[in-house]
Amino acid sequence: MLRRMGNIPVKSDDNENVIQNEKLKQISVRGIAQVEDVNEIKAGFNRHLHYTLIKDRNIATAHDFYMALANCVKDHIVSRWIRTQQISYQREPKRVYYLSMEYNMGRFLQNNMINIGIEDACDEAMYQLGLDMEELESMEGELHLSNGSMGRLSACFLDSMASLGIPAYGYGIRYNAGAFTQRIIDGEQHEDVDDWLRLGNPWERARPEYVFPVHFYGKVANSAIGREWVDTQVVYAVPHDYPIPGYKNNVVNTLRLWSAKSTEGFKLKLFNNGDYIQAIFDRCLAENITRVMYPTAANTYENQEIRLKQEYFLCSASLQDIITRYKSSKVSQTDTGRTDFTNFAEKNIIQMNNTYSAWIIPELMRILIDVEHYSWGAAWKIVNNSCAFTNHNILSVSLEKWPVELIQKVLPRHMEILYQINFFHLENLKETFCVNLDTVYGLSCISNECFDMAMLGVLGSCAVNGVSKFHSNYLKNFTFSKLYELEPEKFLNITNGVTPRRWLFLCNPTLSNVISEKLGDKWPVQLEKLESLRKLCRDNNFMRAISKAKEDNKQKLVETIHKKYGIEIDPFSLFDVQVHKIHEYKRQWLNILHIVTLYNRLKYNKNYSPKQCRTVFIGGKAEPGDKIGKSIIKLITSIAQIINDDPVIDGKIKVIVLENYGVTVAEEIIPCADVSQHLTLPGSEASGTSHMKFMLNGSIIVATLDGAILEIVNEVGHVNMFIFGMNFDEKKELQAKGYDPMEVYKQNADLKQCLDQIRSGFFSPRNLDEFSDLVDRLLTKDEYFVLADYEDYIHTQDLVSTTFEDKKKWNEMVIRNIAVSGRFSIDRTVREYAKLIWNVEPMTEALPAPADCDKILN
Ligand code: 21N
Repeated sequence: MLRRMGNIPVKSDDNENVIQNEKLKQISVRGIAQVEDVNEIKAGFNRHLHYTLIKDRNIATAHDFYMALANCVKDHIVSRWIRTQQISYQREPKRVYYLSMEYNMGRFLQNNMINIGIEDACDEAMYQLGLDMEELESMEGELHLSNGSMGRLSACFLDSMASLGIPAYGYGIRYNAGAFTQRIIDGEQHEDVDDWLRLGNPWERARPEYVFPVHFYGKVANSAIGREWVDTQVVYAVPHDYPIPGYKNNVVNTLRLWSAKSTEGFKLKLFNNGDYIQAIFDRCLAENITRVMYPTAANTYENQEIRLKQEYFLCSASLQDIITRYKSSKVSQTDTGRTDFTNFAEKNIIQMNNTYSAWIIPELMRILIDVEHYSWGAAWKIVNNSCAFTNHNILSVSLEKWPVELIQKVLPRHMEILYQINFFHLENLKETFCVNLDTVYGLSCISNECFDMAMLGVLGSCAVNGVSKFHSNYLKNFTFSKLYELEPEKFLNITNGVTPRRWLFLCNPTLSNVISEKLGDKWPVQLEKLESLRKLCRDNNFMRAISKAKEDNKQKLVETIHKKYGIEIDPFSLFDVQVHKIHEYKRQWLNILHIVTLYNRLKYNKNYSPKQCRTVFIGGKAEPGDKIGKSIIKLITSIAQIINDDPVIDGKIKVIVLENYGVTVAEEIIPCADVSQHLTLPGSEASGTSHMKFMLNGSIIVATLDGAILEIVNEVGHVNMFIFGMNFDEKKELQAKGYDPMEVYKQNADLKQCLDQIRSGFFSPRNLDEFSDLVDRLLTKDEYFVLADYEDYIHTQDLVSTTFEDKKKWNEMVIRNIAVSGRFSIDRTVREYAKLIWNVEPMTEALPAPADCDKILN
């Protein structure tokens, strides 16, 4: 579609139009394109098409046009990027280093145009060139180097740190193969490798001139001054930099992803012995370190050794980079030429996500002791004050325990340091609590010949936080209860958030315009402003505008779905959405049972008349190794097919399975949802972040009392959501009492009917037994208590249907939800990290735009 933002004609800034321009500026957040700006974009675009891509308009593909525009946008980022680094070099502020094994950035083009304030000019320029902006944008692949929502949170963090003007760097790994691309063929998930680097990446700048060596294997020897790690194998870490522009503040931070490259001297000995072929093979092997991202199944790594090397690779390379930067700062310099590390923690804070980057702790110890010759005590103090640890999981998947033997082999010097950390930790326990070693048993970092990385993370950090109040309390009371007793002051909570730039402004221009009309254009960086919409929650005009925006979005999606899947849907039906990983713990089962229950009512109950048509959207990937997740996908698609094609149903229920769920699909679906579902059993979801995106886009949440939902309830109130099911205590009670899913099944006729149908092949006529194992699993085990919550869930979904018919009430609920979502802006989250952990100040004013290069200023 040709996009011309807000259908606003281009105005030049002559006198006549100034007043009109001012008026228009107020009604459109996206501003008005100025003729000069548009011309400059066109010129830049043409220049890149010609000189960079070496194409003319006759042979250029849509991808070439995308590349030309992306390069042109990048040109407008460059001087801001350089300037940000210069300022940081001069001022030497405390820097935040955000380490994550996963990033899910999505596409960059539109986000970057918006954040540097040239989206309107680019839109207009492409329009004038007769190019379809949405088509160009769709040519960009996603940077999707993540398994789950932690990677998306990391991306939101980067956007926020830049938008708040915090001097921050993101560090990660540049996997050649990140998340797989999901295709659903005959109802089954197929995984394709996402070869995201194949066509080149206009946002990335490789910096092979700044490589760092990363060491593995070898042995530890005694040198004249201490311990020395020798005879190692070396792999280079090559940095690849991505600009992270803040929202209209001229700040551009950096995301630096490391890629493995063999060293020239790799296996030199073999080479000299004449085994040339073997030497080349070994070089290739070395580069395998960053070849592929491991899926989540943490304890079952097929090849644990490479995963361990990936983690250390990230930590070692990033730390060398951090130290190099520190060494170039004035505070680190001494008269003797020796680096002074005593100010290190005042100038650097390293935020570790999950245990994967806890290798920072022994690595910094090693450098301080073996290379910089600090004492153990002095080194430990520096490490302790410069590291902080965030845990992202309630379930134990993220709490890694590495076999001592493996660490010994890959990182022998680090194993020594880990033993020593554990020794001092146990000594400290004995001293503080006057107990003997038997009592402290269970508090050792080492058990069953494995080293507990979570313990290390807690011991070596100045702060440990969970990602929602509920989760942080859980960490104190269960996961880390003993360590909490030791150092209670270390533990704190910082609830997650989402970036309003991508998750409202970018993905939902219709709603954004309605909001800007009321609040002006600052809300994307001051989301607490939404609060004042509460007073409009019964204002008829505002209600109408809000529901019109939703309708328009739904209408557009109807067209997209038709084009993509060939399915007709009713834009006036209730859009009911569940999107996230397909996994037993997310309880897609409940959603399935609801769909089948509705189906049975329509099909077999003559007296039933539904309140409205309902379109259920389900999207998500199952882990490649998750057989259960995959059969859940098969079940959903099988049910969808039968229901969508059943003439008796006649479109009253439609089930749409969204393929390849990720940031881009989320941007399409979230603005269209009337309700969204978050069904985990309390005690399973650390925080969850998608509900925050949904409420921000005016959909109502159907959810259990898990993760950050408890805080959402606190803000918006039970009556403006659809909460159902057991709470955490009730679950515990039922667990203690003994739960028998079979009993529930026998006692609920509707539930029994659904499960019998699925079990006996009603939805799988070509293979009647297809789902019998899946149903039996539920009837005999039901680990996540699905059946126990069925009745309340169905009841709640009925309430959703009734409420949806009362448009006034519904719209009031929608507005109340939008109004409180300010608290769930990632900017609130990052400000809390800045204050409680990092001790850094967000910038209060935007940097001046660098005048030398950029003509387009805002
Ligand atoms: C999520 F195999 N945690 S994605 C929470 F090493 N953990 O579930 C969610 F590669 N990943 O509630 C919360 O909102 C979100 O974090 C943000 O805080 C995630 C675990 C994981 C384990 C192993 C691996 C990779 C990831 C592996």
